[in-house]
Amino acid sequence: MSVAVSDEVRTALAEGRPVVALESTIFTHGLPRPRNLKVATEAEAIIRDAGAVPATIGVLDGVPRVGLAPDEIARLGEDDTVVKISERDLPVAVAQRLSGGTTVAATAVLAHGAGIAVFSTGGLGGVHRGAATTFDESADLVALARTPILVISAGVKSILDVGATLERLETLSIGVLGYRTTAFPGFYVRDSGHAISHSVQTPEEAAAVLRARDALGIPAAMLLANPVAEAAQLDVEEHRAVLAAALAAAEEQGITGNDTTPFLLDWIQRATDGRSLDVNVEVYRGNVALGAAVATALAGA
Ligand code: PSU
Ligand code: MN
Repeated sequence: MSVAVSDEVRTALAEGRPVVALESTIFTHGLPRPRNLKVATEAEAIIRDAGAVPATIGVLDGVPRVGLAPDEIARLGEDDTVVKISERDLPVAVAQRLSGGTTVAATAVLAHGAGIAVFSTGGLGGVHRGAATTFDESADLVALARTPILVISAGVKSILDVGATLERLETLSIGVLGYRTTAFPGFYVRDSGHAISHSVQTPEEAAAVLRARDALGIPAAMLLANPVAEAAQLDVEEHRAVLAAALAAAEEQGITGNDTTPFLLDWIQRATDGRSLDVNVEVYRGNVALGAAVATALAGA
């Protein structure tokens, strides 16, 4: 499979400069238009302003690209026919010349293959509620178990089964580091109610853990769990009530399978007058900024 790495990203990596990988499913399938492109463009700007190089990753006409150009990002973000590409979909996308947004799983694999060590995302996939009977668990977890990269996320969305996701991360030996916290973040809120064992206080401390992992030859990803800024989180009580109501509505309307996530996210967005979407964007900004700082700390070794 031929992967195209942009000249800018290739040169930065060769010179040991900081590079931060970004996924594309967030703007092909995760965020509504036209905000999706604004968010994707702003993420790259945040990384550049911090002195690092962004590498947005996606697939165009069957070519996996590491370091999409602005017009390529726009094409993916505006085209209705683009698909969602997880790791198992990559070979099909290449052979059949499809275009699409790459999930955390596919992005991590492509980023690591290109030599990128740090990857910022909004929401990591996880274990869905009801997975004990549906087996619905994101391929993100399994891909990260064998892809030694650092993923920065604000935990997983509360529509998932957060406790089960943490158990699976443990089983898969994916280290979880809280950034200045020992509470696993709840995406929309700073605390999911689940505790984690390890935390780091600075980007340099996160970089030190990564170096130790690599020196030990441990082949799994690590997750740097970065809570949304205090001022930006959803009101905790509102979050609890809206989530409960969304789950009850899905149950009552018989929503199942792949329809569940879009249904719940849409429900929560409407119930919060769009504020859940604002929080989603804030979460992403924070993770992108922290990614640039950790990549810089790593490059400064
Ligand atoms: N969570 C979000 N927004 C997203 C996703 C997850 O809050 O856009 C995307 C990410 O790309 C993630 C993917 O990797 O969904 C997981 O999908 P699945 O559960 O189908 O593996
Ligand atoms: Mn699934």
